[in-house]
Amino acid sequence: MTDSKIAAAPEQLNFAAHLLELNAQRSEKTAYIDDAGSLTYGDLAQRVRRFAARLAEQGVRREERVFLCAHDTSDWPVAFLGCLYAGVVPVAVNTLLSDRDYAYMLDHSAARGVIVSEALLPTIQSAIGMAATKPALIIVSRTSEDFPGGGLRLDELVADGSEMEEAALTQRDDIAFWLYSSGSTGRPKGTVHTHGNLFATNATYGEHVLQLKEDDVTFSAPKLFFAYGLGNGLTFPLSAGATVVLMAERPTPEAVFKRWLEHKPTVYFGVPTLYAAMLAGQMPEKDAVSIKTCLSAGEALPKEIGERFDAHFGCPILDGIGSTEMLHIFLSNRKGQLRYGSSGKPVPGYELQLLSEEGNPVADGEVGDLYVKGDSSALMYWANRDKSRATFLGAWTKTGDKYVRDAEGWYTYSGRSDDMLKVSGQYVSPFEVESCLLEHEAVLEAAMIGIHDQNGLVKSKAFVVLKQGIEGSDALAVEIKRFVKERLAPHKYPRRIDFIAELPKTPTGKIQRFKLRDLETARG
Ligand code: 3UK
Repeated sequence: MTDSKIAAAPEQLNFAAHLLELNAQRSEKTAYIDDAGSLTYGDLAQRVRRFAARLAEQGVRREERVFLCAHDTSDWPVAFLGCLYAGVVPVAVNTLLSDRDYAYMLDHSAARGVIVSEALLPTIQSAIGMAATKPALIIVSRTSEDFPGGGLRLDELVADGSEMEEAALTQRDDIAFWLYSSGSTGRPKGTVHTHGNLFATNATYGEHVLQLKEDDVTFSAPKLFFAYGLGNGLTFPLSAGATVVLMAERPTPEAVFKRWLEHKPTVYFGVPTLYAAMLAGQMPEKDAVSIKTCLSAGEALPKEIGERFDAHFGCPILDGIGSTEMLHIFLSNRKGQLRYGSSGKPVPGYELQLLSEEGNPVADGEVGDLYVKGDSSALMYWANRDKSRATFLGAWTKTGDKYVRDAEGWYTYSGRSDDMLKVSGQYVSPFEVESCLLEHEAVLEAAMIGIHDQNGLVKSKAFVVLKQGIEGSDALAVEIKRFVKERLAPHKYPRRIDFIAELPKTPTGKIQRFKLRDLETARG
């Protein structure tokens, strides 16, 4: 890193041990508040060291992978940091996926063990049934009293017993953990991150944009298994000695406002779709809450939403773009340097480039492909050389996003370069949804695009050609949506379905999605 204001990670770094050391004098302070109670920094340190010791006793060795599929409770950071402390590599996954998705990831990561919430255990058992990899160790989190068994209980493992005194002697560039990221085609990609990458997100975005203080209370709607949620609910608050509110349930406006009123967070992390829903819901009065800073990422925040929210709460929403590959936000608005409708300016510590398709820098005001350089970039996609080489280009990482920069250096988002959609801040691959639509007995062909709703947010819409003799109807559209919801993660189903006689295609038979988009624009 060239920027002298940015702290460099020490060469020898175990990020879990680093966080425990930073907070060694805060043992009485609350680190986590979840739906069941709270955990002090002292408890957290003890449980992390015990969890690390139990992993070692169970024969899980350094660099082996352990699947982490769990709801947001304080068990999640205990498990995640316990793995890092022992040099074991947690593979943190989205809790909403199907058994088929997990079976692929278990095999792809060759997971040695699984840490899973009790409610998700049946899905994981079904996945293990399908997979060739049979993890030897199953640890169940937040187990009910009448839990019939089927694995070790995380609460019992960390309740007492010896602690691992010395953390694994990892280097800054050692592999720390993986996150899976979706692509427009093909399987999810195992994005490999290091101990130093966690440190780098805090040294850049954490210290220069977020600037948390010890007395801050953070609350993130996106869960810990997302790169965004991991920074929000672990890396940044634990680096500052702050307190984190965790919530296991689905983030609805009601659930979010309930936490705002109950636990009085000062910093809130959301995604645009949820801000829009919050504005449309029962908003508490400004004086009833303690929110001072709001952050947004995952998809572009429409100008109007930021302005209306700011007007009500007197609190800015700082929009910034990050990615699973860069681990957190690298281009962002800041307090006192905020323009709604823009993604802001480069976060200190990151360099950006906008290039034409030929690879030349584009002039201000012109659209280019965004590339980013910084110390938090992933090492690779595990066992996927082609996609790794196409994304991690030496020091530069290709974001897959189109941007325009103006003469004053403000960046404005202008869409993805591939066909991927971002709906509610989460990736949706049109290809995956279309393949699922084709499995429905009434469907002959299908194409999915993104459309803008009245708030300027992207929603998915599918154009469906029915088989001969089948009539389109509202009931059939509802039935097809249900069909997709049952098979894919719930955020992936098309929000709208239109039946049409045929899809626009090139002479070689490729679907022309841009013509469908034009059709939508023409209709208004
Ligand atoms: C899009 C945005 C416009 C963009 C993420 C904060 O979203 C995160 O990671 P993902 O891997 O997706 C990355 C892609 O999402 N995007 C994200 N933020 C914005 N587009 N404005 C934004 N503010 O296409 C990007 O390439 O799911 C967000 C921190 C960590 C993250 N991983």
